[in-house]
Amino acid sequence: MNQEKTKTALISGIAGQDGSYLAELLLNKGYDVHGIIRWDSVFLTERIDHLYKDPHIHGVRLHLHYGDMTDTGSIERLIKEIKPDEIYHLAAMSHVRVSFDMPEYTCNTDALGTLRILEAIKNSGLPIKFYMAASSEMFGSSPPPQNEKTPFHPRSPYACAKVFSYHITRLYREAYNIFACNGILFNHEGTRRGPTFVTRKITRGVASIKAGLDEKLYMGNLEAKRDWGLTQEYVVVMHLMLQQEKADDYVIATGESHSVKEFLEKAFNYAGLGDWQKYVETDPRYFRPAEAENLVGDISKAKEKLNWQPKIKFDELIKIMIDADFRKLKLTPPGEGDKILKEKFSDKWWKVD
Ligand code: F7E
Repeated sequence: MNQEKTKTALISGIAGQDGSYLAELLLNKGYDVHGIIRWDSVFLTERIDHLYKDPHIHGVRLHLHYGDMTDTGSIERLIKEIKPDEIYHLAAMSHVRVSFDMPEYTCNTDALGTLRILEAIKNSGLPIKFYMAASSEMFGSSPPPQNEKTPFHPRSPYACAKVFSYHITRLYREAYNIFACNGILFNHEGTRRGPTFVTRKITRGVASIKAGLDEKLYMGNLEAKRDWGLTQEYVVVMHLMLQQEKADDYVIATGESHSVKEFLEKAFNYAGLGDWQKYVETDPRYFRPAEAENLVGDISKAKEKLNWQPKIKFDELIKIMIDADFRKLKLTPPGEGDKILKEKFSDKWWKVD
């Protein structure tokens, strides 16, 4: 019998929103999955706890390792020991507003971290495929819609670091023939999204107000427009990029752009709270020194070459997220979001939170 070799993947940032879903997807596909986690005195692994098994049990396929994108030695050692077939580089200080407060740390982690991994791949001499989590933030103030040919005009230290990572990935592909891809993902959200990113901040806030635990929600720039999709659909395409014949870069998005204000309006309405303006106030601390005002992706290339397009758009995403945050506070959710998940993803491979 011609049995295919089990593939091994290494995920940096496995404990993050994207890393946790990607780990679930790859385990489901039969991969051995190794993940790099940052040390802290408390466990930061809440999103992957349901996947974790005692390493002493025979046949365990998820393995966690301490490491850090600022620590070259740990990166080199892990790649040498694990010899992965594929590396998904998702680790980053990913909060755009925070990157203005910690620009040097952000660039060390998000820009040089990528270089450290690529050097380790090159020096290993192994045919490792590499996925780099680039970002729509790289487009910054370039007019929408943005695609693979749109010039970058980054508007934050985070975005500048991602532009470096994008180019160094492309360079290692061209110079050293490494199978290296940039996934230029637009905002992707869901029930595991960190609570300080705008969508989750709103859906948690709405649930909290509904439960009578809070009265107000303090926000920043309500005019900014983003292209918001569902994370589970986006990690599928990360894997897909590495299964192509040729390494390439792709914009991944929904093709719809909506303002933060529209998100607030829909979220408060769906939760049955009525006019959002009764509950929302602005606070200067959430504004950024420079902003990417309008990001919306043109996914023609991904549609054509990867045969990929998302099923979930703006309205559905809000319903899915609100239903989950209602459940977390023991409120009965309106239920449309749960229905959408059931209908559109009968082959669900992830745990519903
Ligand atoms: O902000 C505005 C804010 O922090 C979205 C990261 O995953 O996606 C994310 O970056 C918009 C911005 O995400 C608040 O000014 C208003 O215009 O949810 P966000 P982001 O900056 O777009 C990209 C693709 C990444 O790569 C990043 O890693 O919402 N906004 N009021 C606010 N944003 C926050 N966080 N909090 C507010 O109160």
